[in-house]
Amino acid sequence: MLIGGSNLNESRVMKRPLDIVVLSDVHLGTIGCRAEELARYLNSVKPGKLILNGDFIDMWNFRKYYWPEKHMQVLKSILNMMSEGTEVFYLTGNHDEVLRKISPLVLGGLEIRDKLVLNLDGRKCWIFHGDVFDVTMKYSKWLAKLGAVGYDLLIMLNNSINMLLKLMGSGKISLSKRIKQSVKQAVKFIDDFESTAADLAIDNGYDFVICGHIHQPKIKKVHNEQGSVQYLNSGDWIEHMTALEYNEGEWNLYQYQQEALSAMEVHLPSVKTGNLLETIFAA
Ligand SMILES: [Mn+2]
Repeated sequence: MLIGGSNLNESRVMKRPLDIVVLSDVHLGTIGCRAEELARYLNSVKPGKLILNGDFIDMWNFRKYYWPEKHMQVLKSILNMMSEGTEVFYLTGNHDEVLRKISPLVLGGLEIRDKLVLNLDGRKCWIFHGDVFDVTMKYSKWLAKLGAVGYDLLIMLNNSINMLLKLMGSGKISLSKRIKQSVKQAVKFIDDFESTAADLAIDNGYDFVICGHIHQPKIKKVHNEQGSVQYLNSGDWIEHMTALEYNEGEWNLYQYQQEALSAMEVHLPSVKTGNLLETIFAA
């Protein structure tokens, strides 16, 4: 049977229903952010939960006069999702760490938190950005083990050491700087990050650990002497344009394909945002 309407309209209607979508390192508000592609992707899915796992809005590099329409479209897409019943979790990262002053905070359908633990069909899933490992990996591996005592302690430690570094005039530890040092060092850094996260998750009895931060999309099983865990990283929307999708009991890594979504309309009917976000970004 023929159903009326253009392809465009149909593509707007046919949203993929998913249980969970995890995004990280969008760096909204910076030139590198692939906002248009992200808005297209967001308009193509209908998740029960949307988890923004850190560095969503880049508050380190935020410039008063740089806020293109496409970046606003990303926010509108998310608000649109919320109005359709999607629960949104904004987890803090290092580029939006100012939010750690107010987290945890519930604003209607939006929760701001430093970490999230979910029960996925009886399996324990631990989600956090991962910048807390910057300091611990730099200084000593046993410090990272403090995470077994508490993730909040790691965040406090990370903050205090960054504050000390600032006082000593050496500035915060920069991830991108470290990644750019050399290919060999970058590979070691990524390995260290992934194994630190996985070891900690195994120690704490999690089945899944999901990070962002290092801009390296991945799904892999990690084993050590104590057990095993599935390590996942949602990548970024600067370079890889990836997301983690959970549906029917399984995690998949989504990779944005220009051809698949390029016909899609990005502009949405304007949504009542409660004006909160508008106010924040107009300031
Ligand atoms: Mn980060």
